[in-house]
Amino acid sequence: MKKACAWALAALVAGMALPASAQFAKAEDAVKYRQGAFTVLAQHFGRLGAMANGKAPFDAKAAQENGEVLALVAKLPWAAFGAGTEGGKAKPEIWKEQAKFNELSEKMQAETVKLAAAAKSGNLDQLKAAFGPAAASCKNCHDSFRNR
Ligand code: ASC
Repeated sequence: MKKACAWALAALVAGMALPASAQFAKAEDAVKYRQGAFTVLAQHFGRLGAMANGKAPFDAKAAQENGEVLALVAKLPWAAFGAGTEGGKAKPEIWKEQAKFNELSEKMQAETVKLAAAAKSGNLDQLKAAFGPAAASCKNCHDSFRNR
């Protein structure tokens, strides 16, 4: 523990970001964290999808709120894919093809920001237009990096 603290302090002093895995006491905690984040993400994404696909009535206020939560939560899972946190539905390829994984995660975050902006517009057509590309950005990453 003392050693870890000294190391963390040294890293902070050096102006480095701590490796994401250092934020979690155990790999299992990182797996739970990212699964929790994706669970929350899927709920809010699903609520927007229901409106975009006409399965739920369009509610501008709810759309805005879901978009805000979505864009925030979309930032969270990635720090929980640090070295040594293999497990859950994550394919080992995540740790072998990190540039590709990062690119797809950034694409997804960018699409959720666009979706949140569309959800805030109060315009259902904008929500519909932004939903498809956002869903595709989820799927693209799942196809390469998530076990079924
Ligand atoms: C969802 C959800 C996903 C994505 C994906 C989009 O609502 O839980 O994983 O959308 O199915 O293709």
